[in-house]
Amino acid sequence: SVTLAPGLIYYPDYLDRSAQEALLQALREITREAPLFSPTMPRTGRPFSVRMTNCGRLGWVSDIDGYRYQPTHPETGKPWPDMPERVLKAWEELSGYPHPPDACLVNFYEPTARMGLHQDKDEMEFDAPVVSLSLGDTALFRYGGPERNDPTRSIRLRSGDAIVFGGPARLIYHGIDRLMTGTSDLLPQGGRLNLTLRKVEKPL
Ligand code: MD3
Ligand code: FE
Repeated sequence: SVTLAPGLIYYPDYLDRSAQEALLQALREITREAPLFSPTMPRTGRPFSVRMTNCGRLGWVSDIDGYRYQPTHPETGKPWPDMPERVLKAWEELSGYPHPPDACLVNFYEPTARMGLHQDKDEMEFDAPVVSLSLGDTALFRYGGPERNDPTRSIRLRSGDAIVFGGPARLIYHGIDRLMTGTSDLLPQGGRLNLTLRKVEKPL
């Protein structure tokens, strides 16, 4: 692993090819139960270019009313599917946090999708890190510091990479500038999947 900044640890090739294929198959089952939806921006209702779904007890959603975590899919009203065992194992290996995650947000990027610079602060437990797993095409990932104006650096996140943001890195600004199309043959149609594992609520 490589420490990129205090609290920011990068694990290149964390998942081997067979683990990536198994996780992709698990995600296909998850999107059958909980289809990808297009979240919209609070107030404006403008859609994100990234489509999303979730697994685990809670899922992140965004609509005209705001951002929040909720126990059901915004379109089907059904509970989110369970997290795959491999995802729970990744949290145990990488998070250093003594409780299981509440939420796993699944982001799907088509070749032109991007995600603007933002902080993740809809959770109530900032003592837990966020663990990210990437599948499919390489993404140009940008991260800065805790203030929007802090200088930024970029790294490429490749299929199978994991990256952990904890401690002083938990509230940094970050985003996805673009995909590098044709860099992976894991997804037959191209694109990228990113899973973020999160502890949302304070443990009892
Ligand atoms: C740094 N996802 O879902 S993963 C997100 O690739 C999100 O889909 C991006 O930003 C993606 O909120 C980036 C890396 C990541 C995830 C969560 C973080 C970096 C983070 C939370 C805090 C700080
Ligand atoms: Fe984020």
